[in-house]
Amino acid sequence: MILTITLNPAVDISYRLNHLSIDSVNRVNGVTKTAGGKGLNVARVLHQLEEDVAASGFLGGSLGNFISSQIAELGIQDYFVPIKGETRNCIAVIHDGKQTEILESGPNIDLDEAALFLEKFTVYVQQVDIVTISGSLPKGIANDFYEKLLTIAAEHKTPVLLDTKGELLAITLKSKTKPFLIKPNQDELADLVGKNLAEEADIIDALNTSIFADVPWVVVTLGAKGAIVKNEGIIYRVMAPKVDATNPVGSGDSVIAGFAAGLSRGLKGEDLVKFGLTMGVLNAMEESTGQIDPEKVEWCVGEMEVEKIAGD
Ligand code: TA6
Repeated sequence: MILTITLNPAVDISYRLNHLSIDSVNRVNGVTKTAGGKGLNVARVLHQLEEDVAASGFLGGSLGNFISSQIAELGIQDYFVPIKGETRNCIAVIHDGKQTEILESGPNIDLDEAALFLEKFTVYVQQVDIVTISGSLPKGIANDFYEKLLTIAAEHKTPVLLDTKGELLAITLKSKTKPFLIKPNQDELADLVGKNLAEEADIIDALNTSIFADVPWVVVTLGAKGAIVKNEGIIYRVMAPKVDATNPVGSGDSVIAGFAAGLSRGLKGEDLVKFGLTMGVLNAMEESTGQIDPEKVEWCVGEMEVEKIAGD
């Protein structure tokens, strides 16, 4: 079983607009509301890939109830910890092929709720094979919380795929226990190493810095251009097929789902790279956030081009 962690889930509202102008009235052309936050997108794609999946984090209030009911409808196991605060909304405005995200910061978590989560996580981690941890932290949760989760998971030899960014990622990567996989995009990688990464060679240099020395997999996503992936000293360049991208929101989350599902199926090396990144392409082709068409998986895996560009 795969456990997805979303400490700061959200009802993801996606507004599709024909025209967008600031300082004016904008009418919505199409709207979807889904149980979201990065880890819930991961859980939904894992479920579509027919993986056994449980989802955990904090949920509260009426938006929390909406998310719980969606999780139940999907048949995903609900391991969420109830909180007194109200789960947030996150809005994505899709216009002219571009997306603008407006993200609330989320509820406040008190000390008892945080302690209860750690207690439950210690139990859950013993029942699962892989853990994914995604997204930002809600208020009240300290920046070393992911480090705590990594330490507990390591005690039970459970690999953790971590998808977060900025200071939180930088701090977590300094901990003694490393994640099994991280997935920064080009800007997030630039933030981590403190340099502008204009060329492919800059990305490769960044991947060879000591920050990533003990992280087995680093997947640098480059949007429609594909990805550069480092695994145990080997660096791969990945070219994705050209597709009509309808909604790229949640593509990164879908990549995490792809790698988690690939690992649970025993995929390795180039096969894992192709399978993992396929889910990001397939998500971009769907209207809804964190959604793929499982019928297209075989086709897309076959279209992915992977080349070793450094290492043995
Ligand atoms: O990746 C897109 C997305 O997953 C949205 O679904 C939205 O909920 C948001 O990310 C949350 O990101 P955050 O980093 O605040 O946890």
